Amino acid sequence: MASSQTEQQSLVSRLMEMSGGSYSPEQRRKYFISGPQWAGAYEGHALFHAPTREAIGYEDVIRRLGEMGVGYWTTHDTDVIPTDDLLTDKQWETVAGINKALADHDVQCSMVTCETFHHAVWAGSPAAEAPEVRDYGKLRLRNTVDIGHELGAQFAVYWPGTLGYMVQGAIDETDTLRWFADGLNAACERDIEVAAKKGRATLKHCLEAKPFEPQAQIILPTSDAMMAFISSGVLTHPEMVGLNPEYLHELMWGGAARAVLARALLAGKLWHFDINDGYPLKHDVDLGVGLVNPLDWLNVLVLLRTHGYDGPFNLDFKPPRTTSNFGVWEVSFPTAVDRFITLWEIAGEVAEDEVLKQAGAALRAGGGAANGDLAAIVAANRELLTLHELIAHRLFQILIGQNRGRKFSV
Ligand code: 3MF
Ligand code: MG
Ligand code: MG
Repeated sequence: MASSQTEQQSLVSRLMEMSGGSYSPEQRRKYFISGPQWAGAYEGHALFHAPTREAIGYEDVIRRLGEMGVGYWTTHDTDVIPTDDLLTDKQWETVAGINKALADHDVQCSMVTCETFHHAVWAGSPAAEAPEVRDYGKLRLRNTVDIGHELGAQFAVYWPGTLGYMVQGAIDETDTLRWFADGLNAACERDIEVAAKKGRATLKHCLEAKPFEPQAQIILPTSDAMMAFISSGVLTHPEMVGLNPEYLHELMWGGAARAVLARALLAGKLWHFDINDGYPLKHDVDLGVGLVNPLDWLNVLVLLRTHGYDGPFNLDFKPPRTTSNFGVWEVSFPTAVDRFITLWEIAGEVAEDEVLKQAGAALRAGGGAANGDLAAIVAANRELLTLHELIAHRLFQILIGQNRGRKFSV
């Protein structure tokens, strides 16, 4: 017999309850986890997909986040303000409404971002040849900084979206890069003014790369390309500009997310982090963190814990189209948050694990004096290097709880 929607919802809730392992809102609030407006309100639409969910506004997203214990919220300007209302008095009415919703639900806005990819005006990229497009882009970027300060944000993120092309030869990439820098410079300069006026710190401006989509060729496709851009001399305030790597965006080009993050850490530019999951060399599926690559995720978090990363973990995922509006808040968000927390805590166990400590120390000590003799150096380290594989096995054991005595009968 067909079940009613209410019965289906209680089945989902009952099975969630049976799954256990969830944290309380108070526990979740201890982490710097942010929930994007665009993730909570995502209706399941895409190029080949009609929406499967109802639209919801910022009031509901902020309320839901606050109730579940996600203490931070992030947004594009156009997620909450229609493009035509931007740069008019109407936008400030919305901003006041957002501030009220944030205060009502004890949520803070940690990051704002300017949409420079969806609207027709960006068809030729936010750094298009036409000066009027670029001037409009600067207005929008500066306005996003204003909105960010008004909402109390600490970060501004820039995913340049259409900064690239479908067909080659029409644009000069060096012009595009300079023009893109002009936009960022305008945002940083505005930030310095507004921060001084409001007695606030300037924002941290974080660049986010994606290797493909929505253009055939992307001019700044990876976090490493973004870092080269930051230090290329075209930014007036390179010290104000860092990175927002997205885990999946680096996996998409076949990169090792952990190595990408390590390079950003070395440069002091790892400021913000979009967390999600997916597959190498596929499109941007934005699955919930840890659903595909939990062991890789554990390793990523070990690196971040080791190096004291204290920036936000932004849940930039898309609840699947097969999940209902009810399911987004009953299943998608709480399970993503709780997998992240669990992986973070397991990463803490990794740091304390005696097997890993001893193996790491032995490898770092090396096999001992070999008087510069090549064959002797090789021989001195031969047995030690087996520890690499043992370490990987131990990480797997810790991931599944065998370090805590979890046993399987055979
Ligand atoms: C696209 C993204 C974006 C950025 C966002 C922040 C819609 O693949 O990841 O999310 O994270 O624009 O600037
Ligand atoms: Mg992202
Ligand atoms: Mg993505």
